[in-house]
Amino acid sequence: MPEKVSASDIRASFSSAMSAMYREEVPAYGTLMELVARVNQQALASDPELKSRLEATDNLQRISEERHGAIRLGTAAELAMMGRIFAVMGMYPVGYYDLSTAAVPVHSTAFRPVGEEALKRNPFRVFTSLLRLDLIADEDLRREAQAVLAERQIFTHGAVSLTEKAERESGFGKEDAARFVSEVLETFRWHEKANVELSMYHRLHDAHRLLADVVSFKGPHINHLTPRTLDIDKVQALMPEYGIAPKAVIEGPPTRKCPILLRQTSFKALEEPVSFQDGKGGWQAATHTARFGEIEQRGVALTPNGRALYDKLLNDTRKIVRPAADGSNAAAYAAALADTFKAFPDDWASIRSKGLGYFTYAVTEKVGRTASVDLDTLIAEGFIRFDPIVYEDFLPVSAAGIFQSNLGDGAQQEFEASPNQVRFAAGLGAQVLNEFDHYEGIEKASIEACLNAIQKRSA
Ligand code: OOG
Ligand code: NI
Repeated sequence: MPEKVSASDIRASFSSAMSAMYREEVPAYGTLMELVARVNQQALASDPELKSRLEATDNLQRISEERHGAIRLGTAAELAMMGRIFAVMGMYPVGYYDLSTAAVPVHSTAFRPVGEEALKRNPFRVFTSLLRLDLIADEDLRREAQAVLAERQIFTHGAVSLTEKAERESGFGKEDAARFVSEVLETFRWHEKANVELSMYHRLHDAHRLLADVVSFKGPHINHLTPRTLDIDKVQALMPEYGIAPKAVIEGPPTRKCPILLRQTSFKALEEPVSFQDGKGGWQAATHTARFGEIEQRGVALTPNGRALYDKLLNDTRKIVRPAADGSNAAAYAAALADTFKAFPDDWASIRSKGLGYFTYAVTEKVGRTASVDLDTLIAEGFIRFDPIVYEDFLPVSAAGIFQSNLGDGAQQEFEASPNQVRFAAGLGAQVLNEFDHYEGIEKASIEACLNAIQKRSA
């Protein structure tokens, strides 16, 4: 039997194939990658402590390779098949995001690797949204959209049959893995020719821009890829110098000594030429804006208590200043955010001792014996160190801000908040995993391993 390729290896090669494709499709993404690489190098050179922490936790290497992407699917069947494809690459649905509250008719999950080892090998994730036609008021349009979506086939035959083979045989060899990557890539490709007539596109667009983006095309083109930066403020400031116009404010927490959760910013979607069917067998030229670029800086994963504090402080800030889409109050928003977040401790020891964040623990190089068996005492004595666990997920308020900035800042529709996780899971054919359980598991395992090692040494 030929040797099987690991799911993580397939994911890593898919992530790099996707990056190469998007670089070709959207050249500004390539420019952003260069800018991020430069800023990351500078950040590491000027902060040796950060560098050695990343090295010690085996996290340095993954950063330049790290990115997430996003797609928007049209039907439950598409979501279910996408889930099976991602599973072949070791990516599982984590978290449920309801975006109806933010006037975007989708609900979402993030397909990503789970478990420390898989994340270290390659943390590639895809924020995956499913259109909610039930939130579209116009019943005729809803039915027509449904009919268009029912007709399309977003996966190649090869992608489907290779997924079935991987499921049957629990993975596959090198050749099949390479074929799988190139077949699956087709689903994410941009199509210059639309699936509908221009008049239909306009009706969809008038109902909601997102509806037009999902229904008008042959497939769920990847709409952005996001590299990870170590200094998002610097990248944001340098973007104009590189000919890229950033969105008005950075989403998420403010600048801090100890980064928490996730900070994100993006550049506006590009206006791209698209040919629409003219109803007479020909084509008609117009444009569509969907694809954009984004960067993010990741910090420590927060416990439910830490997350509650984050949500409260973000809410408090937005009661004082709500960031305007045109950037006119960006400075006031940044000031209010910084001020409100003074209530969130900004040193690792306090974040840990107050139970706000998740950490991994490791035995230090300190030699000698100790009678202690208590974690806090062992830390105080210098036998055990702790390092923040990186937040691997997304934030609903930030995601809403990203959606809105790339869908256009114009008139916003109001929807009733109507999360429907049950329906999402039914479409997917599986429950989404709970992100907190996952971080807690990693933390617990590392504590146990440390205490065992110390005990053995002292025995
Ligand atoms: C997804 C927007 C959300 C993020 O990083 O929060 C997102 C989309 O526009 O499809 O990617
Ligand atoms: Ni994103």
